[in-house]
Amino acid sequence: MAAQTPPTAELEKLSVAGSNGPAKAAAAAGDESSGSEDEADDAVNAGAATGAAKKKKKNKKKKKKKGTPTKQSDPPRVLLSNLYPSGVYPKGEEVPYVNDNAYRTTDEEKRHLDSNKEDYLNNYRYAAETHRQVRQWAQKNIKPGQSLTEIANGIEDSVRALVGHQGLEEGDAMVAGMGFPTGLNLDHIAAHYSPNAGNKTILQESNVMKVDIGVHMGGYIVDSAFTIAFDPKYDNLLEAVREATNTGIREAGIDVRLGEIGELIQETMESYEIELDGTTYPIKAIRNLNGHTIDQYKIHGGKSVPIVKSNDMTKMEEGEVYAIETFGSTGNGYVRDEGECSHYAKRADAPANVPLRLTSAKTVLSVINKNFGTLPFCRRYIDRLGHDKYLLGLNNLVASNIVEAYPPLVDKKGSYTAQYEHTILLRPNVKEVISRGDDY
Ligand SMILES: [Co+2]
Repeated sequence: MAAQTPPTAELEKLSVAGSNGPAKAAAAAGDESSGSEDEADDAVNAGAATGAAKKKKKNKKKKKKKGTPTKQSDPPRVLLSNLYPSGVYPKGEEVPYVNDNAYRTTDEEKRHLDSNKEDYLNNYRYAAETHRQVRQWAQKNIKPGQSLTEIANGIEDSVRALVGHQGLEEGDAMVAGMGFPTGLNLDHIAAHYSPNAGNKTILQESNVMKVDIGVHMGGYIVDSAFTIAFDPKYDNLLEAVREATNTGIREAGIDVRLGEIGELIQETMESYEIELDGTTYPIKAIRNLNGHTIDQYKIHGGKSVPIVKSNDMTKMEEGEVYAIETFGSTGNGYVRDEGECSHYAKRADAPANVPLRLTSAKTVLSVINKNFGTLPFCRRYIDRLGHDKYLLGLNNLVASNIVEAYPPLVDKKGSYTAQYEHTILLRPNVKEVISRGDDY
């Protein structure tokens, strides 16, 4: 899910709020996780469990399941922990630190810091493996003629099955499930489009579709996106963006300045051009879209990774999680809000005890608190919980600054945009591209 560059005035406000933000966010995240950790652990069958406990769990599983599946089904419906009886999930791509940070690879203290976080890493890798299996199925099965609604449902039903949480009972969607609404963004729409109820859009052979999927386990969100095009004429656009994202991933590291990464991403992106029906277009990095840090249960953690040159001197830090995402465009290289909103999230800094006069606003807020917390959600996620006629209430929460609306972000009509995105962990001793797969 993309972070948008706020106007300058907004930026100043944010950096003031940010000064006491992280501690507060960490405390809040800690509170939330304590309730759900046990269940999340159960789902993961965490590797850190004692030998005895592990044995017991294994026996239980054997009795319950005759012929435990050893292979993912099509469509993906097999609980991932059944495919990994050891309870240990595959690592992402581990990239050694270089230059001033090369010592981290062997430094005992740094290695030790990491071994304390096995549960955290295992939860994160469960979410990442779910992401890979679901998206690779999606890449094979998405075809022109399908509706965006069936594509979104296919992806989301798969994610929920693999993490073992349908999210229909109170609190269940916060244990594990969708990390944010599935983005299905066509052509000039760059981000934050997901079908609402009744959407009749059909995917066409000529479309360029960005598929942005979020999977979370215990609030640890994997945010990763790719682009699908059926016509090979778009190949250069897709390659430019894939390579730009890989540049960002390669350059990311502890103490690296965010502004420098943006400049290198832009250089890679803009070294490409594309010919479409006889006209050559430069490929521009979309300058007001950014990568971002991710905190537990919070998709936008507070730091942004620009994808164009900037003088941002902020450094990346040990322990941070980043969504490295880049967007390329044949249009203006600049997006604006347009169209019906589907994406929303409760603000982490939402004012407490705002008197809400609308009954429907109170009802929706209670639904959000019980089912999503600060995780982004879309209207379909409220629909499937059995609620209707909540839009007035939801809009009221947006107007009251309790919920933030994320409307679709679009470039010039007639242009084409592409996106690639990975989630990376700046572990103390190694950089882990946790969502890396052999697809992208
Ligand atoms: Co993102």
